[in-house]
Amino acid sequence: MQLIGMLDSPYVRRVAISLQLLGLPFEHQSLSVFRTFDQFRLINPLVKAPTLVCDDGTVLMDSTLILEYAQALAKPHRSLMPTAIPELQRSLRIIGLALTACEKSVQIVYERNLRPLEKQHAPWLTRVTGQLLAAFAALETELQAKPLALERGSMDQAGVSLAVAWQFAQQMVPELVPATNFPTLLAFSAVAENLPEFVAAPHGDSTFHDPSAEPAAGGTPSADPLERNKRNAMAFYELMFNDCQPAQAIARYAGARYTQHNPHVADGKQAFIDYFERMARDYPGKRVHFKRAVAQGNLVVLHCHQKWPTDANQDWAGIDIFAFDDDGKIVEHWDVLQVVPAQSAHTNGMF
Ligand SMILES: N[C@@H](CCC(=O)N[C@@H](CS)C(=O)NCC(=O)O)C(=O)O
Repeated sequence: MQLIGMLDSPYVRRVAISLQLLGLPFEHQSLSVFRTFDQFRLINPLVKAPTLVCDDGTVLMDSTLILEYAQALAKPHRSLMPTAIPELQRSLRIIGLALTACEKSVQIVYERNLRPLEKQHAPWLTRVTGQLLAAFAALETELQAKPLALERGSMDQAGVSLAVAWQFAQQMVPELVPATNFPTLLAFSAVAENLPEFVAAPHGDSTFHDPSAEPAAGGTPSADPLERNKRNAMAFYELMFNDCQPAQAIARYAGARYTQHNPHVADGKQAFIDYFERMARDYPGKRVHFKRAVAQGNLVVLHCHQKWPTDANQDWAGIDIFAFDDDGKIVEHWDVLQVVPAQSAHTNGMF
């Protein structure tokens, strides 16, 4: 089956993560409901993300309905929904709160991005922001009262929906939802986002990358520290560079220290955060694309194509090397960078 839609949609993302947790293989097409409207319309004339094209060609939409179908396919082997009534009731409440948080975040993003500034309706934004904060306040209370399962293998639909809703709000409307006001949600998200199924479907415009498609020699991907370190290096880079969240990236992926060898960035964690917050302000739209990831010992080497659309030199080829501690946290960084020249002595490209 094929999942259509971008992972910057919390609805697409909850489906992508859930399908993995349910053990259902799928292909992903990262089509935008806006930028690739016409292409999307050829698959689903309603242009709703997520869309699921089933193996027999039937087109489903709406994340909750798609997940109901997925649950039925996975039965009786796996399920993300409890069967006992009290647990089911709690899960449904948390999912409802999380989906409302998604809906309110999306409404704010649409109001801000799609409606001309002079037509934006402040009372509507105030109302929706209040609803958004009420949803996260209720989720914080729920989790403080009773934690949700977080370990790999026990994460359920309530956990997936909550973590996805939180991440979406933190990416899209962070100034409206101050993370420090919701410490339990923040802590939950930090662990959830590090699970392989979340890392394989990161918020943003990348395409879901099936980690099980490239098993590490001699071991399962999840059990292998080399694979874990590669995933963490890319997730760290993606979060700090593409998603412009260096503080979150350091909080989530750095170890006790962050020793820097790039001569333009001062040593340590705070200097890194300061530098990349400045880069985020000065170079909107910058993105990194990973071409290769190689791991050996405690090191990961990423071969990267950096794009800086507002810089005189827009394309850079880079090699980043990260050193990891035993827990899979980054403790040291080296890099070499080269502008991709306009002329080349061959036609192979730099990647
Ligand atoms: N309730 C739906 C909401 C899906 C939704 O609104 N998706 C957005 C993308 S985040 C979309 O398709 N927007 C385009 C549109 O509604 O025209 C679900 O759970 O899937």
